[in-house]
Amino acid sequence: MSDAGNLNSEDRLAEKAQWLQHQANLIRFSAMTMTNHSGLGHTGGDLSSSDILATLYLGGVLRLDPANPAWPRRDRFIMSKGHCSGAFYSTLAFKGFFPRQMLGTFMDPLSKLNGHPDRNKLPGVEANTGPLGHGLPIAVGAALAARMRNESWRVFVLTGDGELQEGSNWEAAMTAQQYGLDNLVVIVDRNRIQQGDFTEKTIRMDPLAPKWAAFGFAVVEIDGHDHAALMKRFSNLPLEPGKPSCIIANTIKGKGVSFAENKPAWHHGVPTREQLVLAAAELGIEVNG
Ligand SMILES: Cc1ncc(C[n+]2csc(CCOP(=O)(O)OP(=O)(O)O)c2C)c(N)n1
Ligand SMILES: [Mg+2]
Repeated sequence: MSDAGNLNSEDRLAEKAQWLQHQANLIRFSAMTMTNHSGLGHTGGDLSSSDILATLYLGGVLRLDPANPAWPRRDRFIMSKGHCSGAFYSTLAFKGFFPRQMLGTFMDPLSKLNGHPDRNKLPGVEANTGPLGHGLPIAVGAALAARMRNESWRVFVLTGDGELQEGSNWEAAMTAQQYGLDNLVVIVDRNRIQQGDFTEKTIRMDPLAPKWAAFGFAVVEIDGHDHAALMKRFSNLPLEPGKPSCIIANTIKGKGVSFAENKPAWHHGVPTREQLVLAAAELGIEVNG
């Protein structure tokens, strides 16, 4: 083991990326366990977005204080793909917003962990999402509010790629451009699968980067499973002063669990107990069979 004091910044980043990879896998396994518990959930999109969520929250990108969730100067993160609540709730609990034991109540009667996140029930949830196409409009309003008050907090929003078929996103994008909201960061989980099928077989999204550019965003594409690349990119925002940022994170739906990878059926597939054991082995997580 090398002495942390002797590490150069690239070595430090590599070590952090390795740690984040393990955290992301813990989020994956937690989300799958929750889905197994409730018999409902969205495994594929939980797994594609876990690396992004781990980097944002556990990598320290977002300026937040879990002990003071209403801290006025916090960065706002909006989980527009609110159906992937298993990964989102797990991330919030790992960050310390609420006790991890609460994850075991996912979708139970009277649980605060509904299928879709509710800001009135859980600390750390900024917006009620789940109906697709609402997160970006809310995020644009929040970013505009920060701008009008001359405050420096930023707004991050994670959308699905199928979700971008909702026209409300593009209305919001035009507004973000109009106001030059460079405190807004849209991250697209580009896993190429929506509900039922591949996006390109349903309503084609390509060419996606030029679409965002045409709507006035500074755009980059990135490997959404590469923690070092994600850390570097998230640490250098906005992408361009005066423009909202769009980061297209190329991902694999079901990432990390071979039987779920790139399979439309795993959009809302529910793992059996046996499949959980297989997943744990692939994710490098020890369980008692
Ligand atoms: C307005 C609306 N219509 C339909 C649904 C049902 N629904 C839940 S997830 C989903 C597909 C989302 O696909 P995508 O945005 O690509 O998400 P991901 O692949 O990241 O899971 C649909 C149609 C919904 N939640 N909201
Ligand atoms: Mg998708």
